[in-house]
Amino acid sequence: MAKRKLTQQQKRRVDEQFQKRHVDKNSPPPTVAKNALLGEEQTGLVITSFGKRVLIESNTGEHYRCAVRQHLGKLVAGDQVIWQTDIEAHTGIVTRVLPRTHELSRPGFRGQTRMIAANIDFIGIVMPVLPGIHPDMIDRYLVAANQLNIPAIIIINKVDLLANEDDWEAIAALLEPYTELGIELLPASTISSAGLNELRTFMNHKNSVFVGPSGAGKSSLINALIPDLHIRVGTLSDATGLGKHTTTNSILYHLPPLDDSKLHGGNLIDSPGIRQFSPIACSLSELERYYDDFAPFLGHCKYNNCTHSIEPNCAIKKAAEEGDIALSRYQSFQRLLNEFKGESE
Ligand SMILES: Nc1nc2c(ncn2[C@@H]2O[C@H](COP(=O)(O)OP(=O)(O)OP(=O)(O)O)[C@@H](O)[C@H]2O)c(=O)[nH]1
Ligand SMILES: [Mg+2]
Ligand SMILES: [Zn+2]
Repeated sequence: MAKRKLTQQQKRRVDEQFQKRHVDKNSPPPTVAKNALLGEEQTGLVITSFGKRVLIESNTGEHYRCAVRQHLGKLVAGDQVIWQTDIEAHTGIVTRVLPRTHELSRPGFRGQTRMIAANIDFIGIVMPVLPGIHPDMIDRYLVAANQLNIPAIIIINKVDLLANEDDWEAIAALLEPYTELGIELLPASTISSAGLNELRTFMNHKNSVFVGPSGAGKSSLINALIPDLHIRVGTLSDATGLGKHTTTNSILYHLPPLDDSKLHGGNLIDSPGIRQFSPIACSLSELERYYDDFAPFLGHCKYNNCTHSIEPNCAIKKAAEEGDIALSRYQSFQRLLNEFKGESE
């Protein structure tokens, strides 16, 4: 088949079609016949992946549905791969995954790992003002960002729903521990467009991922950031105001350039909302280092393997009691520590 370069808009349409078809478990996987005529090996970018089916973007910007060689592990949006086209069928086969720089993942069932995004260098934690912001979840994503040693910002979405300045003050007070840590807080709204320009600047030329609870507005924000994009967004439950898990697997989109250049302005991965995020389990000494606000107090406890819970003369607990460490941060640390302990038993 003759190679054809798709326009941005056509590419988006392919993405939409792909989302509709590809995330449907019942759709037939792309097949590559044993005697298929394969093109030369080339590098490609995983746009989305569902089990052993992936959508690959070639270096010239065309999209191909591909099968994945059996021995390869699970692929995820953002992966760089080596693949070959099945010349006659306009499908392809992925033969190798290139080493990942950063992979955001979480524990899955039976000791497996669930991949969220690969090769990212920026995390946008999206939290909606309604039904509410969960500092515990923010802390978990910040631990993951620290594990990967990449920056994160907190996007407070749906600020159009705030009735007045006092509502924002209450949220700002809740989020004070993060501003003190120097983490950027960005009020945003897809209705009023608040924060969108700042977001564009933050993410320019980066490989970002949006994470957060279902219904936070991750897909809506991406629709607002990228013209002509129509990702499916969900309705909210009348009873709880929570989302209904509309996005079911991670999908990579290209951001438009901020200047006149023909290159795109970075990649942004939309991820499925989850009820509770857990970082990959780590040791006590690692976890306490991922809580940046604990740093001035570490090393001052009576015992050097102090878990900062029941031990006497604990500097971290004292700091939490005296308000030098936010109680919510101290508590989320304890919850994570217990969770990790439970996993290793
Ligand atoms: N008022 C208001 N509603 C918004 C805003 N952004 C998104 N919504 C609504 O929030 C609901 C959920 O939005 P989605 O974009 O599907 O949320 P999501 O985070 O992608 O959810 P999942 O895909 O389930 O993880 C939709 O009904 C949106 O219209 C906003 O800024 N203000
Ligand atoms: Mg979504
Ligand atoms: Zn201690």
